[in-house]
Amino acid sequence: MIDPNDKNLPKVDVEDENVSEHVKMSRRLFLGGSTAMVGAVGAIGAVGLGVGSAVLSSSPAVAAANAAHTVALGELDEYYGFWSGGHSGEVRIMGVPSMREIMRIPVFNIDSATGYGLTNESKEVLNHTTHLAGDSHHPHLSMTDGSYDGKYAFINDKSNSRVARIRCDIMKTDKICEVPNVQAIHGLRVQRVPYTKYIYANAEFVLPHPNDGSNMDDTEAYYTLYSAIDAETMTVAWQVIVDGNLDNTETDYTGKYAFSTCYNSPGESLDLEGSMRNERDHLVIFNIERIEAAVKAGEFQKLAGSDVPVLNGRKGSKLTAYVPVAKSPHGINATPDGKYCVANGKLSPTITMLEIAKFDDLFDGKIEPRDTVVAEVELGLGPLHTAFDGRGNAYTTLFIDSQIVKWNIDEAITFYKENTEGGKGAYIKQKLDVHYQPGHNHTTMGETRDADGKYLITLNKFSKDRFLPVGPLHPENDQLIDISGDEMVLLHDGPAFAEPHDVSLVHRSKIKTLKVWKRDDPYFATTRAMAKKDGVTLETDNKVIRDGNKVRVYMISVAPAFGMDTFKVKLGDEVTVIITNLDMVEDVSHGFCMVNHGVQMEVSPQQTASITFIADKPGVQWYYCNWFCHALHMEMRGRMLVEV
Ligand code: RUQ
Ligand code: CUA
Repeated sequence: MIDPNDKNLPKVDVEDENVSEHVKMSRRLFLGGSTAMVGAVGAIGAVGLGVGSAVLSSSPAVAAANAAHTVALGELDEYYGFWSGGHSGEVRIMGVPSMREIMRIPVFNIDSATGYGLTNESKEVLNHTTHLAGDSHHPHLSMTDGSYDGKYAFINDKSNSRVARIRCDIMKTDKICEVPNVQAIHGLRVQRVPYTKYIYANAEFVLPHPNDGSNMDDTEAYYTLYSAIDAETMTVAWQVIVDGNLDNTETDYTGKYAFSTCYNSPGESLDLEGSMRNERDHLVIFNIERIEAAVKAGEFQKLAGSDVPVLNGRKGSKLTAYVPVAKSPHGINATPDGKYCVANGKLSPTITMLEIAKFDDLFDGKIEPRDTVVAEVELGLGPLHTAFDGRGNAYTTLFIDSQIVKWNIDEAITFYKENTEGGKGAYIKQKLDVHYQPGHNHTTMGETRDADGKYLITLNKFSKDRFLPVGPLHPENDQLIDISGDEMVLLHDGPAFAEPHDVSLVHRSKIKTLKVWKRDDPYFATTRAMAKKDGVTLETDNKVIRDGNKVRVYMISVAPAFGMDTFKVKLGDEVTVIITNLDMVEDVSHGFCMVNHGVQMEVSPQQTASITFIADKPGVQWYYCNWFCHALHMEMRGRMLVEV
């Protein structure tokens, strides 16, 4: 927290016309003079001008660190960053440390470049859902033995209660699971050990059950559920009823436990004040073995409208344990050595650290819930998420203080043991200003047992004065920090569009992508089956198949031409165009766009893609290739002749 009376802080004179408006109004200045807790719960507009550390210039140390981490032209990054796209609904792949955006993967959104949400193959992934919007939060990758196995990335959609899977070999979304019985899937993590059998998903909002309009006033009976999704089938394996609103979730390094932060621990409060009433909220621990045994033994119910086994995990259940932790806990993070997890108390200056090895005794009734707590660590205002370097240090984002605090785990435990009064101890190693209001942070390989402590990304919700102004809507600011030495050094500011909630940083050795599609890829299996029925060989044939008023147009493409430069249909036909790109050369992606029909898509080398539309305009309708593929790319086109 900035001390407003600190004489060393640069003074900003708000009357001085030479001081830019941006500096005067910076978020740091706002919060420097306001009471932070008020800021946390919404009164962020309270202006407390006067002092601050808004003037930030590059020091020689920063310049040197920057040079050491530059990725030279033509060189490749060491890490893949899987960025959530927030309410853009997508996932973005960034190179780290260069912070170059390399790819966007549409997940819950429509994407006109690739045709995701428009093609038949992607509509199958989307379950033909009517929701073409999403709010993606937490990208996490599948693991084997506690580290990434490069198979899948998963991400949740808070806005439509879904979880999606991305295949890392082709970097496309290949399955989406709609989670029943709940609203707003927020927290998401994967089982780490022995492998990712389950993806765990938190539903945030409490609901009456059945939610049929008959019982809306019975707020005491509202509850939410914790879901385990089978990572292969992407269907919900079981759900557990809990007390409170679920926020974030995390798993251990044995496969035995998963745990979730719960705010609003009374559970029945539907308003802001009520949900902040308790001095302590809780962490709910799920005993996976016991839950699986209960499912096997048939100790479950089913809720209206779904076949998923639903178990009772409310307070007093043998399937769960509730541990009181710091007020309104948000992020929950396990240390890479598997020993501890920390619950970040959003409305408390502390985080609560629990020893995971003690959970066995807790479930056996040998100890009390609070006996699992090994430290309450006071860090600063608004702790949200914590990341680790694998060398015994933790890095926590302080939302209100706009800082990353680096602290030593063992020293914090010792300090807590010896001084239960709390207070700031020597376990705090450094506080680094970030710009501004950090939410998630993530270290390279930091959520695996291979945490390597090289870089930390902090995803800051506000960028304010850091970039050229672009209107009332600002980008956010993703900052790159070098954590390899004793001191954290800020290396890079990266503007990001709404909203990178979270990121996973994966060493490049863990990811192997295909250069061209495999012809037998399951992504277009349904299309291949359709061609087979039509007696068409996708790799060779250019054919028009009529089936009543449905017309299927099969074409190959080889740069710079489609297999047909004209085909005929009748006005009102439902036309499906199926293109197979026979090019073998990496990077020669074609596209298909039917002008004035809202239809376009990507067809990469050796891929088959299809798209369906109504031929509702008579006469000549041009189609063209919309991915630049060849010197004669502009000439890659043809005519659909629509007869009346
Ligand atoms: S949450 S800023 Cu959606 Cu991950 Cu913490
Ligand atoms: Cu094919 Cu452009």
